[in-house]
Amino acid sequence: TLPVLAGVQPPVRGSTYPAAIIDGEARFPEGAPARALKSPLDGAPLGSQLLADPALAAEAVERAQAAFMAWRTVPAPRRGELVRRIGEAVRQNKRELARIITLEAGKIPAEAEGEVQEWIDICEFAVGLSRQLHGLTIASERPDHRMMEQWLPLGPVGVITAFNFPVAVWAWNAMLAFVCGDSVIWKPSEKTPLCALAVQTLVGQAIASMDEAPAGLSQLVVGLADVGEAIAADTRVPLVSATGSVRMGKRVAATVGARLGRSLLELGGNNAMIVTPTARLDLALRAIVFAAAGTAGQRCTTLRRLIVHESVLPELLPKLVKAYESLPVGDPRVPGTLVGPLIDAASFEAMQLALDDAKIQGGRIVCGGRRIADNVPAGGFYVQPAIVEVPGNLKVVCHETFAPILYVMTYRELDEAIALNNGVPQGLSSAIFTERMQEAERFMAAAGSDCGIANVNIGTSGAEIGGAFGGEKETGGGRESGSDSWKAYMRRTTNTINYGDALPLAQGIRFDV
Ligand code: UN1
Repeated sequence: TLPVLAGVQPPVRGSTYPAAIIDGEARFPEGAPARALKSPLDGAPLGSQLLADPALAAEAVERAQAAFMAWRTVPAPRRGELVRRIGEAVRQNKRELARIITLEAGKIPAEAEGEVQEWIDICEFAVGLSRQLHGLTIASERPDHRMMEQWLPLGPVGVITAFNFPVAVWAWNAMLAFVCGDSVIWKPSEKTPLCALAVQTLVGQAIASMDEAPAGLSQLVVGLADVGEAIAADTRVPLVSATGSVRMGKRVAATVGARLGRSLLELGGNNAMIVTPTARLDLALRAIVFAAAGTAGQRCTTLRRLIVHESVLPELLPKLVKAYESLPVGDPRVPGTLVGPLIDAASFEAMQLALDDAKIQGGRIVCGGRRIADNVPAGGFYVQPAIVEVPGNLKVVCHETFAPILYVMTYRELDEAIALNNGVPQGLSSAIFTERMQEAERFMAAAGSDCGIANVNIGTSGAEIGGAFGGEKETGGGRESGSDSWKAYMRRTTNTINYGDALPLAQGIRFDV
């Protein structure tokens, strides 16, 4: 079982973790199937996780709906006060939360703490936002009339998250939802339930500390696809925000769409960086290694394709290989480690399969790709990050393999590089390294990168929470986190008010009775 973590010990019975936390109460349904939890660090058993069924998910939705009815009338700045308290508790427990992320998702401590920091950041953003949920006042065409719009709470929000950001992605959604007056039903990845249980415990304490906050504001249901499907199908859930694979997103979108609900999707990425002849290679090199090999290639923003000007490749590639060969891959608990393990055996097999396919389709493995046996815990899947030279967007390159494989290709003209950047089904993140303003601007303009994120002289990953996060095409089109993403969590009403003594009709229509 988990080490005791100050303030965030998740509920547990013996070594069994609950299938849900509903209205703040841990639920251990009798006869529920269980899943054995293993740490990706070393395969060590972490206990047994009970799995919820669709009926338990429906109960969570019902309780979330009841909580919403009360929460929606609490003034938004008071809702912000709850999020302020949550943020304070997260600050106090940052290390402990990061340790659970390392244990369960395999992140190195610096990145695990960075993930918790994203939660703290979005808390602060949301607290400020709680006094800025404003609409417009619009000029009316009618005399003595005023037209305005308001943003009002939407309802219970379903949040489905992935293993690779077991805390931050839920936090982006939940912190905004809470200030917007919504309740949340969270279905975390079944691979990282302990993070979710710890987080939910901490949030439950903040909720309990505030009279106006109903216990049912934050519901947690741990389960498999049938639980996600139940939430997606539930008409009481006006918005389902889902992060994960394109396959999962298509299912969620179809189910939610069939009942004309709203979905907010943040799915696969296939992120590229263009390295131009004027690029500062010292900066580019560091950006590439962090973005491509960091988090063992398991971010949706991970750099997967490097599009290098043909004149630059002879200098860049050897430097990159050298950096890759000296990368400290291993147990994240060992100081100095920069790359931890893959999440599980299936992930390792998918990586091997992609490397085999790349070779068959005409790629050349430049370095890496093998499982590491020495100086790492035997039960973990530690791999040497791989670089593969390819002639272009091969079939395998068009597919997102959630592992550290960097495909490298060359270009001659910028238009060709932009076409390669855009020539995959996904559209999340992208970057260009150049000292030429014209190239940078072209990359960001209408005929440039088609992604939701287009960076200049930084990598594809590691976005700040202040911007809207998400992408186009198969990435799903949703925007989460900063900017005006909050609008997705509210309903807009348009109000026209007549303060005159007549009843003029719009469009000049006469209808005298
Ligand atoms: C994800 O991988 O699902 O931009 C989210 C980044 C992080 C979030 C990644 N801020 O890499």
